[in-house]
Amino acid sequence: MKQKIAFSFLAALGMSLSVQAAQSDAADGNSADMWGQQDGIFLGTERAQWLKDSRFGLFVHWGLYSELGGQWKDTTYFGISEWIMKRAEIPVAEYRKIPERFDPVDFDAGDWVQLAKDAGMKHMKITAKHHDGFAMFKSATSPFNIVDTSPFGRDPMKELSEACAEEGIRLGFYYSQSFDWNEKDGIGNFHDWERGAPDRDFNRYLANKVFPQIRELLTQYGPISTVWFDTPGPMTPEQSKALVDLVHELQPEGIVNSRIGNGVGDYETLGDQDIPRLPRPGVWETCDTTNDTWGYAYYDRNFKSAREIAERLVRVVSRGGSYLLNVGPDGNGKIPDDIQNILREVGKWVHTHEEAIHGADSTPFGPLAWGEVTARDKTLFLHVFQWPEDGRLILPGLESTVSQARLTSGQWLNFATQEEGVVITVPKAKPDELIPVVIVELKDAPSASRDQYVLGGFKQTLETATAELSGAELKEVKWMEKFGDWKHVDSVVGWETTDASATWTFKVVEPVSFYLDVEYTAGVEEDNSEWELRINDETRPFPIIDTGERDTRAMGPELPRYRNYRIGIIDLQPGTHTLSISPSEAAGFGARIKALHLTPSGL
Ligand code: H79
Repeated sequence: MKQKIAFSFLAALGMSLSVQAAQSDAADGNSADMWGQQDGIFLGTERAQWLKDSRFGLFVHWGLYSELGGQWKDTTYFGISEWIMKRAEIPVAEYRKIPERFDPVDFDAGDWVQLAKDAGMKHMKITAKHHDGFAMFKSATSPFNIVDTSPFGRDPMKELSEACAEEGIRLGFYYSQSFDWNEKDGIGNFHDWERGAPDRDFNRYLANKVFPQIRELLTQYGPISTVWFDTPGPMTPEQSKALVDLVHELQPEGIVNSRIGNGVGDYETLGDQDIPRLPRPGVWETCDTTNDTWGYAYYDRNFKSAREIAERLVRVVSRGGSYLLNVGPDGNGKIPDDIQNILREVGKWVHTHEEAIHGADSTPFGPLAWGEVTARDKTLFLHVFQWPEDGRLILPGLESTVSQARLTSGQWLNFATQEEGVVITVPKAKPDELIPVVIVELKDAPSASRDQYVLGGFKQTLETATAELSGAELKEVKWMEKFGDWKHVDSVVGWETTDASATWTFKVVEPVSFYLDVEYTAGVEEDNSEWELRINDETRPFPIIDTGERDTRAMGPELPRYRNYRIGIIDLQPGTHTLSISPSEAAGFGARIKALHLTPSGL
């Protein structure tokens, strides 16, 4: 809503104000406006439906910033490396010299495409132009492109388009349509660190660079599946629509993501690294990093493990989305070995479970204790993140009838319908695969209760997304760890009165005993405030303790510090339960609650 008002207001007042809007968006960081997100759901156009059959894709950030690798003049800049021109405030004249030493001789389009295939991916999207304005393709529109300025002299987009066509991988281009730090009429530089430019004419920038380059990209490289726009900034609804129309005109099957802005586009890209907790309708995608940057940074080897990547992929698919996972090749055109090995490990698992990923549907269940479910026709795939030590895998709330169950190895499993649900007997030893999968065939279409079940023996979380709130609200708390490295945590905030509460309702199928922790962040003002936990009719007070969060910080507006406070053991009998927390005094109203965690107490 905020965005719609802002845009009609700015459209009436003209471009100079909208430029200010873009800059103030940038100042408050990761706002929904930044991503061009809208309230409501993107159902996805007809031409975007293929993304559902292509649930895992490779994102590649590669450009001049890869040559710098997070370092400029002996200073290391921690954070997202593709922003180094802004971060180090590199003058345009100096930045334009980088191509002279950009000679990525290790680049091999065939190797990259093979890696995507080995990883079990079906599409690839690569930065044709990022915010720095440098075209990674031969462009007649702007001489600031790889072919005309670097000793390399080759067109990597051309080579990739050929390799993708050969291997049946859909190719898409990332194109930053509003930031351009090398153009006087682009957003983000000439009125920032490179001063003294005349008035900006954003329309002229679109007309002279963006539209012609999109035309080049969509007419010279064969079929292009996607144009992935980013950070719409001052784009007006008319401008966004005109770009979408151009893409559809030149590539009738090509799709545009929602970051074109103003609620147009064919499908939705969520905020960077945002995985929703519950199934989400429409055609959407989560873009994620393999480490803490998109572009290559020489120091960043904080790669997610194969297991973590596979789990994140499964989470996205179980909620109905596609997972776009980024790698940052270095200035020589090489994808770091660590991440190649990790991706190939993930790929072994994906290739074994193609049916459970590509073209699979979201889970019919509510939050499950041991993992996530994906579905396809009459088959359920149980992705078991926590293997049950007692050999009993409970499928609570299933309304369909099971006809058979088996492991990936083909081993048949016994199952029985009991009071607690369908109980599948699995070997006590965890099968040797990245994420064990139990395949369940049903006699009818999948149908299950969306209720949350708490099962004994597993670590479980009661998330804010599933809480009922009264006198408090759900908010996405965001902050930057390193520059541009956003973290976001859904939290219950804005506690209004001592009657305010967050309540979780869930079912228990056999007696259970857990340690209960509350995960939260609070400052000195909330320190030692009294809160209350209600377990059905029993009440227990507990204190909220200052976690050391800070309101201001050089790097962004604040630094929340989430931690766990262990309230203690709770014992629950079979039945429906409510757990509720509530501030007992006004001093606690500023605390932000992320979740309740249940850990088997092992009594
Ligand atoms: O391409 C990757 C990022 O470079 C791009 N999107 C992903 C896929 C992106 N562009 N902008 N943002 C992400 C939002 C970034 C905001 C910030 Fe900043 C950049 C925070 C710190 C640096 C802008 C400048 C806002 C505050 C200062």
